[in-house]
Amino acid sequence: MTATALRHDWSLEEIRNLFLMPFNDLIFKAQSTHRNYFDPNEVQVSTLLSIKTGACPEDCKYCPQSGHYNTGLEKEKLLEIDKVIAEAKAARAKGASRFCMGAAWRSPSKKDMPYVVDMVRQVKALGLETCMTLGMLEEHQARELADAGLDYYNHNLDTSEKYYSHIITTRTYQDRLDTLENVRKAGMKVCCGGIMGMGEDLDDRAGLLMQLANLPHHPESVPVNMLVKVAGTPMENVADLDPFDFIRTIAVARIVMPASHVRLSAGREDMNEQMQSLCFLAGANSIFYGEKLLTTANPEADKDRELFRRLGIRPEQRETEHTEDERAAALAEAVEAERTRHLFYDAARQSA
Ligand code: SAM
Ligand code: DTB
Ligand code: SF4
Repeated sequence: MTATALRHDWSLEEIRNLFLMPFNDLIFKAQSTHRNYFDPNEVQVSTLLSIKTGACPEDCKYCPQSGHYNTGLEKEKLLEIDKVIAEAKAARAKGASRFCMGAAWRSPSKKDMPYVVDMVRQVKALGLETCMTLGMLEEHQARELADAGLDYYNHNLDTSEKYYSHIITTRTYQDRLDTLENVRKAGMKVCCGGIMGMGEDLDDRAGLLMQLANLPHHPESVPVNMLVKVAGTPMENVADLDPFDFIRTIAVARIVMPASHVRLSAGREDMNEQMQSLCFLAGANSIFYGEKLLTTANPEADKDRELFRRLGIRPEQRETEHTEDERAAALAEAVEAERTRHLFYDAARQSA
């Protein structure tokens, strides 16, 4: 089977079987797929800013910002636009191509909408790609944000449908899928992924990737977060995930959504450089850059610059905008190239 086609009909068994491949075979397949769509030495760089911190009404068990848990986080009101613009300028100066703004909301209120719409306009005017994550959106809210020029909307499914109720009870999986549909309908690009290491099993990781890959359009951006265990959340003592299982998740995401940017997202502070480089080899091609995610630590910018230098990685300038049809056309060529590579690979295995 050629794994590079943009498919939307993955079965759980097929994805489970990818996870169960020998590690070297899986990484080889993921890296081969990656090279059909992307420059293997380019990584997209986004910077994240929390525009409204803490006291969230939702009960996401992983989240330091949920008002249901006492994590000692100082809550803040919606940031003033001038502050946001100053941060966006600083991110641009450090080389970020996208500025992502996150709010600890269940969904944006009617009162807050004009502020965030204005924020999008002003950040966009700086020449940055814009992304927001504000919780659930109704159709008209998605349209307003799209009209203001918002490029991406981040809304994660977080885990499989089967494991979801163990993680969040204040909104349903279907609520999340509805928001993703509203974002798509409004013409924005979708950023959607999940968190690994929340006590889920292999089928939950496979189930999440199946949901994402079987959406009518693959999310353009797929953040794969490693749980950041925050004291005070119900997940603070959950068992560590085997790092190889995390890398496998990146590899399988790359194979089932070959044309999407796969983001090595939260959790890099707890990964050594060798692990991060294996994630890049497995097909991760986006990171958050800057010493803070929303409320928790991320590696220092200097450290990331040095890692890029040592690995010969360049920050991607700006994501090229291709429709699925254009990507499918590029695929015809790529599939043939991979078929040849697989013939060679299979022959080499048989003669070994
Ligand atoms: N409130 C909005 C929402 O949940 O859609 C937007 C902000 S929320 C913090 C964005 C995402 O951050 C979550 O969907 C989750 O995947 C990720 N996240 C939150 N806490 C995390 C943690 N401790 N470790 C890893 N990822 C986390
Ligand atoms: C995503 O998937 N990860 C980012 C972004 N989307 C908004 C957030 C990670 C948050 C990690 C915990 C924190 O810093 O509060
Ligand atoms: Fe609120 Fe988002 Fe955190 Fe859930 S993940 S508690 S919705 S800020």
